[in-house]
Amino acid sequence: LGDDTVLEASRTKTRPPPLYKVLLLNDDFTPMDFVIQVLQVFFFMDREKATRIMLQVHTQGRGVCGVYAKDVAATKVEQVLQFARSHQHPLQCVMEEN
Ligand code: NFA
Repeated sequence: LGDDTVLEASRTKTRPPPLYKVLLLNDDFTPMDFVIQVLQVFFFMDREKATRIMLQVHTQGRGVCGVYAKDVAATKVEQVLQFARSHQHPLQCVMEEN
């Protein structure tokens, strides 16, 4: 009786939705100042944090800008890619399930 309740709960309960990392990828052409601007505008970082993350991407090849629900992460990626394209920079931005 009490066991049924436990089984029902385990069958019925859903997992929390996964979170997604949004990452910037390094390239040889996008200006450092443009990447800092992206991190400030789209990820609400102050200039110091934006500079730190930009340098991490520059030296390690990639860096995490933030962690979001799926739809928010997808919107961030699209916004960054459109902004980069509109300035003719090849900056790449991707999302990755956590
Ligand atoms: N590697 C780029 C440069 O030397 C700077 C950069 C950093 C690009 C982070 C993309 C991401 N101008």
